[in-house]
Amino acid sequence: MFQPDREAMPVAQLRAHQLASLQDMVARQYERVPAYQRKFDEQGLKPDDLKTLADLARFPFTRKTDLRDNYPTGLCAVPRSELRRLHASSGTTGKPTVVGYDRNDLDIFNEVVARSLYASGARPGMVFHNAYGYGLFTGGLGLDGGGQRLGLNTVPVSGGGTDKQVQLIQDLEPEVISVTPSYALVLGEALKKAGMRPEDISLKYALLGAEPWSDKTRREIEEKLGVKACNIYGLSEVIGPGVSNEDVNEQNGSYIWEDHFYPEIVDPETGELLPDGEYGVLVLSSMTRTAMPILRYWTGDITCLMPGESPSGRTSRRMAQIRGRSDDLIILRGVNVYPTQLEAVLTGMGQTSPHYHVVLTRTGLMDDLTLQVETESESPALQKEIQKQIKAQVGVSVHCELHVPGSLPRSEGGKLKRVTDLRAER
Ligand code: DLL
Repeated sequence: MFQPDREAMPVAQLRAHQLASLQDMVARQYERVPAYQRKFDEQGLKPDDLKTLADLARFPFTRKTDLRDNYPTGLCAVPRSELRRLHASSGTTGKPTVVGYDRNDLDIFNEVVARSLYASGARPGMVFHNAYGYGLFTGGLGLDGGGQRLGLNTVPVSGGGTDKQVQLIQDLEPEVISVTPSYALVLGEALKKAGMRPEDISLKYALLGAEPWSDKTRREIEEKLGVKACNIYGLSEVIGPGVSNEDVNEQNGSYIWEDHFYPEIVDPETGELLPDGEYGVLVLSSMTRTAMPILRYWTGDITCLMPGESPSGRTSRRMAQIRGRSDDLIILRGVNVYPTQLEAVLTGMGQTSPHYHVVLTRTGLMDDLTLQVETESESPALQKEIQKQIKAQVGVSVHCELHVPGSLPRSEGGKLKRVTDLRAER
């Protein structure tokens, strides 16, 4: 489902559509959602103050705490009777955040996921193994709805149950899979154990997302599963999966479906807008949603908008792979480190498996990072080499621990927690 009238709209027309949609959204928010009205009033803003796209920067951010403060559905702009689905994401503490969808929102959700599947290589009639969790998490039902919209034969496997996944892949011969990258690696190992070589596996295209992953991990998954793998990005507060997706012929930046989601990149400290090409926090507005439109949502995800023409003819801007979340940032003796940077060094060295885990501890005032890595060899030379490469490429001294293959935590079907922080426990 390539929609040239939407995906390749002339830029001037796209910007006009975005301005009109944003104006319509803030008017609805002001009129129907007391929490937004209060925020606008506090800043002396009226919906009419949004006269150009540049004016958007004057409007307040929405943060996760706003969803919590208005739990469960206080940010909804339609009567409860019009809601058709609720999703929720479980935070690490306290109440989950709840997101409401009406018929229009579910329609948008299906459309952007169908576009994402198509951009990743899926075509009507293909068998689609959907290994994202079904339930309150937006991954399972989100990919399912898009699969139906595109005309795929969807197998709703959900996450976990690795043996069952392997059997279904062998028996139903899907061409398309959607799964977290960490669980894709687990499936790759399990298929190998079951005696399948990559060329025997029917899969051709994979949509990977819901957690940060590197290009090196992409190559590893592509080799293990015999697929072309594309990034799919999204978050529940904005819609779910399908905010942006790579093109299978490029695999170079994810096209943001800008007719529905307006992106900004801001400085994590000051909230000021940053130019294209500079890394900062991604802020998204879901302009066309009706049940729970969200204004300038602070995703916490660190990325940049990629400058330059798009080779595919699409006019939407592309975002680079997410480096991490601003809350995953480890500040180690003053140096900013994201786990994905460590992953890139490890996978680049080629002698270790892509399974790793980070443990943070504190001795006195000093923070220490232990990088646990799986490797066939227990050679002290390799351990030293990893430490040396990380110092050279990331700029921090870490302690590396070598572990035997299969011993570090694996994804059990969903997102994998990469960092154990023991600093507060001392
Ligand atoms: O993870 C939606 C999703 C499902 C996306 C399936 C892709 C595939 P949440 O549970 O609300 O929604 O988590 C959203 O996950 O803010 C990012 O930190 C992270 N995330 C999502 N996609 C990617 C990605 C879903 N492609 C949070 N790369 C987001 C890096 C991602 N991080």
